Amino acid sequence: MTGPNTKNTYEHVDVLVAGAGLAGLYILYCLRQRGLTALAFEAGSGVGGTWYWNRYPGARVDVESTQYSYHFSDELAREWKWSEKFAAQPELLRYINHVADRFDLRRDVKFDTRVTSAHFDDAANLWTLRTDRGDIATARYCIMATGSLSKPYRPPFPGLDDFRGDWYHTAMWPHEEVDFSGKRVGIVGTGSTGIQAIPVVSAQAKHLTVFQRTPNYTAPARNRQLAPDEQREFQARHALWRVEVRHTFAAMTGFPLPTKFSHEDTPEQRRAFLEKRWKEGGMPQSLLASYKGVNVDEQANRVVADFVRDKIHEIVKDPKVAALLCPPLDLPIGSKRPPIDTDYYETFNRDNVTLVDVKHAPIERLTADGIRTANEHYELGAIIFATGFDAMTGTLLAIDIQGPDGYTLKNAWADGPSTYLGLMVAGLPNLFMINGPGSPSVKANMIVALEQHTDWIMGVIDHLGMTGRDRVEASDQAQTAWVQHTREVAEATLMPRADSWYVGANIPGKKRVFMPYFGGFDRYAALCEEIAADGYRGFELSHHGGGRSHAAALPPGASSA
Ligand code: N01
Repeated sequence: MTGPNTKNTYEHVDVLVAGAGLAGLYILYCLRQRGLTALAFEAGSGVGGTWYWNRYPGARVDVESTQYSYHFSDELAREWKWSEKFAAQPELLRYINHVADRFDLRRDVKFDTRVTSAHFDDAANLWTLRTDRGDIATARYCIMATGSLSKPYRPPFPGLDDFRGDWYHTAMWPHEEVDFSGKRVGIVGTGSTGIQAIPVVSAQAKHLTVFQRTPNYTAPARNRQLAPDEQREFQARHALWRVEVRHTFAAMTGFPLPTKFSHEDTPEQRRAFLEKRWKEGGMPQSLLASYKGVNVDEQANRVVADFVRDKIHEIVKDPKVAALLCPPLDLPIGSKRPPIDTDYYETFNRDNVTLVDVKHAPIERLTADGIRTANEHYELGAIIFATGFDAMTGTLLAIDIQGPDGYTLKNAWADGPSTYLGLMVAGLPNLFMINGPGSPSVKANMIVALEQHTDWIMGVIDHLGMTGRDRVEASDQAQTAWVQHTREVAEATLMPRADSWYVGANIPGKKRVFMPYFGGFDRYAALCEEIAADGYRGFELSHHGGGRSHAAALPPGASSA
């Protein structure tokens, strides 16, 4: 193999991987176990993906750390000790680096290198990847482990170049510490990211102005140090847990499932019950799982949403600010990705925090010294954009992906993403996605989901090898049926109602499609297994032969590895 980061290299491996985040590393591990050669290209200078890029103040995971861990290795689970219930970004990144070192995975990764195109050579039956550093690599199979939330979005407010202060996007945070002491800081966005950053930045900045477009529901995380006996218990149960978790809706365990409808309780009982859940902390595992039907029934949803609105009024002292923080009645709780927080609503009681409504008076432009909205100018020395991502499809569509006969991913997704099981796209053979649209992905514990996807992909690659075949492709019919099923499942819930990134509403012009599969991780994983056992129903498996297509792929002057 060629050395790292040399220009114009050519390599041929069994499997090419885009991304060395949590998914890319597990894929490399699995391929190594099989004796297959692999090469991953990673845009960052280190491993970690999401946790490499998102270094903003307050960044931490909102799935319990013990569950937001790899599960493929009992030894790894025994070795690693999480310090907090919800680990912060530096600890998560240390963990991912530990995994990369522990399993010697870095040697198959080329860092600081972004994949720009992936073209399939039909005759050679090979994918060719090209990168922004001039690399060319070919392989029979290609796996896109590019992340669901990896293309940051910053609204194109005019005047950014005029702004004389510093500005940041939370997903492209500097590696060195940013000191906001003594500064007037503005933050745009109150999604999960803004909600984590706002309390931390407000504690440091001279003044923090929060520009809020849509108020969000959030619940206390109740983060805390993990006790040694909790660690030990999880480690002792790890092997069992790994199996249990595959039979759960969100690939998480350890929280009680709802047993009754809210109308079965009196108002006093409801209040006491929801109060108990609020004290315990958490949102998907707590408030949203308090009563049956919260995700599907307006009335059931309203009970929980009203409870949070009451809490906001109870916590926030200024009634006008509290009213502004209350999500509108037509926004179901849970229909935007539910955040959890540490002292979010309490932060608005601080003297140095101002909440600005940019729904009714939108941001018009940045100026030399701040932000101008439709009715006021706010003087700022620094601006933080916590404005999210072009989720689930943005990163993939930024790569020029081309299958046989010039058929591109852009063609395939012109009317929104279509996939079979979120794993493959019809017309693009031997190209797999991890946590693609149409899979549980962001509606599940992402690590369990990426392990399940990777295991399934390894299964089909093994199967092809064992049966003397070398090509797999999703059929059009299976894809159409899956897309329809995914849509029907979502439409039976309140999920598509919100203008969320789940439906692409945050990106101007993006086709509105509810992208994740919301039928449950358990049901999805069982279906994937059943499809495999049924001879990969809905996939076409064939033999094409072909070779390395070495000469064809090699550009003038490029050197072979
Ligand atoms: O992004 P978002 P995020 N003018 O899209 C606002 C994951 N995550 O980075 O709601 C003014 O949710 C926008 O307003 P509105 C998690 O899956 C995980 O916060 O569209 N405001 C919204 O308030 C999460 O869901 C973790 O009206 C504008 C905000 O920007 C996902 O990442 C932690 C605007 C964007 O919110 C994305 O979260 C953090 C404009 N022109 C994130 N444009 C953990 O697991 C946008 N906004 C810990």
